Amino acid sequence: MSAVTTERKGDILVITANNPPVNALGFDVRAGLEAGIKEAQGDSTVKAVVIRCDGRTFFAGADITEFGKPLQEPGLPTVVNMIEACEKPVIAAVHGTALGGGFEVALGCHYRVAVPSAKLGLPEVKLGILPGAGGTQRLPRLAGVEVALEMATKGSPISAKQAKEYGIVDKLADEDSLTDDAIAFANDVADKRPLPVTSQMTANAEAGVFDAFRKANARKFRGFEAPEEIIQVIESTYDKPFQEGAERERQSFMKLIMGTQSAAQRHIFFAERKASKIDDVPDDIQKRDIKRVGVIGAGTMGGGISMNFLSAGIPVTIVEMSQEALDRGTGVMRKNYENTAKKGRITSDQVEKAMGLLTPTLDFDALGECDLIIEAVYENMDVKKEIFGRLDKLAKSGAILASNTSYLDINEIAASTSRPGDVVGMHFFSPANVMKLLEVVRGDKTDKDVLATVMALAKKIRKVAVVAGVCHGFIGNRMLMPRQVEANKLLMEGATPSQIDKVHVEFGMPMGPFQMADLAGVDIGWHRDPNRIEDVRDALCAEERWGQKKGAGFYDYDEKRNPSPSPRVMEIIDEWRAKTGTPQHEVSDQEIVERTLYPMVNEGALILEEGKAQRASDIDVVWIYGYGWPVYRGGPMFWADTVGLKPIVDALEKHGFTVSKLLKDKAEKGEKFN
Ligand code: TC6
Repeated sequence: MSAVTTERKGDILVITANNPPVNALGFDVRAGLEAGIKEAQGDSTVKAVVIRCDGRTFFAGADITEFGKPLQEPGLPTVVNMIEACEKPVIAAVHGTALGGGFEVALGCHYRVAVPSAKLGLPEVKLGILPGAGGTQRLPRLAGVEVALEMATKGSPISAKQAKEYGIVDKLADEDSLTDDAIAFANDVADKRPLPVTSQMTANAEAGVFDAFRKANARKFRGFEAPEEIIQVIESTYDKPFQEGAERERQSFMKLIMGTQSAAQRHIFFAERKASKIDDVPDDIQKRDIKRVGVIGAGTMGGGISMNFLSAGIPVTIVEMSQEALDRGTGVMRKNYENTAKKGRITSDQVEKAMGLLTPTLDFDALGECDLIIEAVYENMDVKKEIFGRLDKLAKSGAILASNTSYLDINEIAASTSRPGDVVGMHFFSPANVMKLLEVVRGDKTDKDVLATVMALAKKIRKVAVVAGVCHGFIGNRMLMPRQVEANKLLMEGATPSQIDKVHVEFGMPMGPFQMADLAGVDIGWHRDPNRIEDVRDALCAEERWGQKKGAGFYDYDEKRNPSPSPRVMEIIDEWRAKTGTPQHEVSDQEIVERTLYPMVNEGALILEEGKAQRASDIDVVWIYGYGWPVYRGGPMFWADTVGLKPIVDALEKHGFTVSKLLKDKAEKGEKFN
């Protein structure tokens, strides 16, 4: 069946696209739209046109798989211009998501009718590009410069109702009768002239709006090329003739799409989707039914984990050892929900609904009715084994038994039960109700349907799940270790915490290794003996410099937790430099990159070599969603490709690292990871 068909409904020509799964605007669709408009133009009995889509959504954008390939005419700008130039009114009938090029098609139409559940947006910025089919020109004219700046630089879609308020949507249709409503609308406006042609409207901007917008969003846009390019395009063209603006838009589009940032962001778009696929587990495998989740531990992790399920409408039984801990934990959860409600992101009804699905209890046996039980107690193998032994006796048959451990051996935990096939790791990242990453740790004996169930559930609770094999620290934390070790060595050799952190922040990370240590707690994993001082960290801990929570760590903090370099920490570092006789040298920023970031690539290569990650792109997804690696660098493995594997291997060898065989082989053959 062809991607676009036409059908007459009285005086109206209905053009219908059908290009599953998301009606991306690939060549066939564009050509079909062009033919449809020509048909309407050439037939004097057609009074108006409706453009609609079959399936779950209106056009979700350009076909991203075509990017980077030679363009087959008609390009999208041509098609949108042609729609707008049609002498008969063209009405977009929008359901699902009208995104990117799909939204631009709608903007090219003379009118837009949408169902209330529809979403409209310009997510191109999330792919490192800008709307390239007139979006930067038509949206400011239709909805104003401020709305256009907000939508085009942030990429978040808006609801149809909001779009109606902005004047983007002309009419809200009934959820069940969009096509009929759009046809009725088309009949109503069939003879109305002049046609509302968006590109001919005028856009106005208040003085200073662009700079104020830049200033308000400076933090959010840090490091990204596309948002500033979008601001510049709108700023320099909103009051110019459409054609001039469209040309400027095209130049910027071409510049961005050829750039590394866009390649990185498109890589992550597909990597995220690929991550949910497990090579040896068929998509259609029968999954287990998860009606109730049990969580052991109501601390920060357990509470955060529970909130994910509650927010998705799945009841949770949460178990603690004491009433006090249970009350504290549930209190924190409620407070978190209430804070979100205060910010207007959820309603107070939703707070009550979520909390109403929670059953707090001290009775461990209550877990017997749960279909998935997640243990979130502190990191101690003996404690975990004891808990899984108990779960083995009381959990119902077929229940999935998961551990939230961030380092420990899932196989050993599984061996403490008589049902290792049901055991899996579910490693959430803190704060667990916010961070998008979930590492799903596959034990040697984990059943395939258990994995498939957990991956599907992850999507339901809006996490991005990546499968990791059993090894110390799995994918993410394992790669963090060489970074920390080298950062500590660099301190001893002459660098300062601020210099090392600055290099990481300038690279695009949310914080550097020492800022991270201060946030997480310098005392995590410390032996707690103030008299046993074997390195800088022990010395800091002995002085209760445990990080932000104590107002002092590698940095000093004021009451608002603003850091400043600490003279005392430099004294301690100097003491240890002298005590260990470490030779000093001037550490350059490049050396910090080579010694803290290249070893992460090396560790990633080892993880692949050992089969602990399925694919390099999964490692990239872990670092983007779990640790804030800058998405415009595409994750550590993609970044390594852009640096070149050969220079990385050379630098690692120069600094005395043992280089992974896989990394070396690839470098020698001139291959890439992605
Ligand atoms: C643009 O428009 C630029 C215009 C300038 C022109 C000059 N192309 O996400 P899902 C695939 S830029 C190709 O799992 P959902 C996806 O890979 C574009 N393929 O579904 C997946 O394939 P798989 C601006 C696409 O229901 C399948 O469809 N638009 C595209 O959770 C299902 O996807 C965007 O950035 C595409 N555009 O979410 C929107 N989109 O099954 C990007 C999806 O083989 N898309 N696929 O793995 C989305 O945000 C979401 O897909 C969604 C549906 C909200 C539309």
